[in-house]
Amino acid sequence: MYKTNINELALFGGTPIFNELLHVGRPNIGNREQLLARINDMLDRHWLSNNGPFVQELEQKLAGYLGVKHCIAVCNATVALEIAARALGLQGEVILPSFTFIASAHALQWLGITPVFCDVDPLTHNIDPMKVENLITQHTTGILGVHVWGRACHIEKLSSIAKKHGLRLMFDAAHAFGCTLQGKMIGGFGELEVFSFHATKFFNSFEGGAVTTNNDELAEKLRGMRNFGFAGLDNVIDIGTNGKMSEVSAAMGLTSLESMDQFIETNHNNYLAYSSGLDGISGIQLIKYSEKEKNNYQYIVIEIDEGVTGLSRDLLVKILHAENVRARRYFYPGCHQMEPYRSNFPNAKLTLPETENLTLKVLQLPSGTAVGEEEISYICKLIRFAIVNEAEISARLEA
Ligand code: T4K
Repeated sequence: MYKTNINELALFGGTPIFNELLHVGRPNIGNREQLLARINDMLDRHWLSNNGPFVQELEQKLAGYLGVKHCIAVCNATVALEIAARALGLQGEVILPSFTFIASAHALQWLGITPVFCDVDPLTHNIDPMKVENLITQHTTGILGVHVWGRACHIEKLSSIAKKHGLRLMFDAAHAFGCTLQGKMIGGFGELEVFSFHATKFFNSFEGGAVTTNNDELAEKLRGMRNFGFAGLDNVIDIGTNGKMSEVSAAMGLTSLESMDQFIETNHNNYLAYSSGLDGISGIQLIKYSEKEKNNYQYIVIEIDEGVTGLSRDLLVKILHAENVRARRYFYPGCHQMEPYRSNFPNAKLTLPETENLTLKVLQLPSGTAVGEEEISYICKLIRFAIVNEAEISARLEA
């Protein structure tokens, strides 16, 4: 139902446009029969984890798809980041953006490494290489770039800074599966890259992830660390953890891989539908993905310029949520505003003006296979309606 006056908004007691919640991260499910057949095979084999045949098949297929020498499947990207940081020998301080999911910072802090937050480029939302060098101290051992929304970091500049200062360089590619930079698949940059295959990612293995690298020695280390440090029966050669991917997750990963093109096509069509639905609304900008690259289009990200719309991002969220549109505010309020970083670095925000600004104006809208053109059209019309009627809505809220 389209809204014709503000009394019809669910915020003010009207009927929500959608009967069911529309999520940003509703999982894509591939071919159910294939998945169930795989699960049956797995049960018949009585092999459920520990480098089983599905995990090995997934690793091989992913390495081929990404064009990397090694792919190490893991239980989730957070543990993968921890294993990766340890395998690279990171310690002391590591520079990363604050505009990322908390897992990027926590993985470091969990290892006793101090995350040093760098501001982002407001255009790309990625770590600003121009601001990295100022943060390097005698304790810095590495840089952790994050390909936010699947758009690659400025890899060339980060690589040359890392080289110049003798730092290790790794990437959190949790958002960037299936994306390219200058035609080359993300997965082969830096010394290693980490993917997430969490349920909410367009390509999922329920929970899961992978570390990719072209370095043989590093790959061997990562494989060992994923499995308690074992290097053969009864032989532990290093500290390790349990980062193994289970067979049921790998079965889902293999099934997702078979439908991946279709998922990306749906995401792309949704992106185009949002693009035309939001076209011409001043103060609302949909972030752009380069047509020259491969993108997964998994995140529909808008920036709301309150100075132009009059409507704050947070009031828009309230209006959308009331209509059952579960828009998200990733990455509000920024890692530096969450504990323990908020207490550890009370002045961090002074050095992160672009991050602070972005966390207040960025919003993600529902997409994926659970959303289609019709829903998107309603969402865009609702956003337009909220902006046009902002003064009346605000007055009513203040009354
Ligand atoms: N690095 C970066 C840059 C990341 O973005 C992430 C994760 C990581 C590292 C770590 O990766 P993992 O260790 O998770 O592999 C979600 C995801 O849980 C998280 O994986 C993701 N990034 C982050 C951006 O989003 P939450 O706390 O917002 O999740 P949650 O439970 O609120 O779910 C999001 C939406 O999806 C909800 O509206 C409900 C819906 N949903 C969720 C699940 C799990 C479903 O409809 N079905 C489901 O099964 O973090």
